[in-house]
Amino acid sequence: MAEILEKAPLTCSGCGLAIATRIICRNFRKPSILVLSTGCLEVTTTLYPYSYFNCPVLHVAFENAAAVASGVFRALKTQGREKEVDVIVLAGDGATFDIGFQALSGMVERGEEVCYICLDNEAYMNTGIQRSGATPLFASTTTTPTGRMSMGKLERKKKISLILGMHPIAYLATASIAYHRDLIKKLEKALAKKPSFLHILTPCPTGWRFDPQHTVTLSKLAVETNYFPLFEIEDNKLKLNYKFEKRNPISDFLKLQGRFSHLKEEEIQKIQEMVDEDYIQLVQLEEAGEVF
Ligand SMILES: Cc1ncc(C[n+]2csc(CCOP(=O)(O)OP(=O)(O)O)c2C)c(N)n1
Ligand SMILES: [Mg+2]
Repeated sequence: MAEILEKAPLTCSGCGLAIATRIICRNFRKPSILVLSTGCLEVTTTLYPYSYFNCPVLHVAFENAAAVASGVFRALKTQGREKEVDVIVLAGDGATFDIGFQALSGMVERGEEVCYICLDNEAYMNTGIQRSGATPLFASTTTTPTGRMSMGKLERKKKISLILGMHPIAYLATASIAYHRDLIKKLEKALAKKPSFLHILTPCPTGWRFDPQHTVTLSKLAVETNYFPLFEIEDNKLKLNYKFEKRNPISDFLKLQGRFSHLKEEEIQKIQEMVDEDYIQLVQLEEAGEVF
């Protein structure tokens, strides 16, 4: 069921978030109600007369998409219509990792049957590339600028999917626009088993400073370097979907992006170690059999 009008959203060229949204909306399975937190997606899809969606859309504040979606689900339930309609949140990383996290945690903990999709471009892009809890170590942003005294962001990216995996969630997955079939399969599961969380990495040419032709290449490299491994948590078990006998070096992913162009061998090595450690943690969680 396609819930989009045949128009392009007003995003920058090569916008990963626009590609993800197109794939998602083309694969809705029932009438759907969308809840959008403010961010790049909302400002580029709702400007009259260039509306992008063909279904009811609620534009809410930055922080409360999960709370509003919970209310929409409860209202449908009161009417006995909760199985007829999917309630879906589309939100940025700032809205998800930071300002809306409290509402999202509560939504999952209460078991509200909502599918929450995070389109992660790793910064507050809509307001001018400020760092968020999703911005990776050493990335240059307007609030973590680089210079003689600064290497960019000094903190690591929050492990949002593992944090939510420690909640009583029915289905959770990481997904990539470069792994199109995998993304659609995961979306189907996320719509069937709720509360659910889908975490999609959406490269941003403007904020990451790369040539717009590389959006899908970077999405693919993120997975193949283990920077953004694809996994699912279902029935309290974690499963890695793709395991590479030999992962690509992280420099393949970093070197295409201006936000990392200040890095020297030492910092690249540090990121490589971090990526390898994080991957081992996922393998261990998979082997452990139970996530929490
Ligand atoms: C309470 C509040 N603080 C700040 C803002 C300003 N604001 C609007 S969108 C946005 C950034 C959104 O970032 P993200 O959720 O990552 O989405 P993106 O634009 O990157 O897709 C900010 C800071 C706001 N609308 N409300
Ligand atoms: Mg963002």
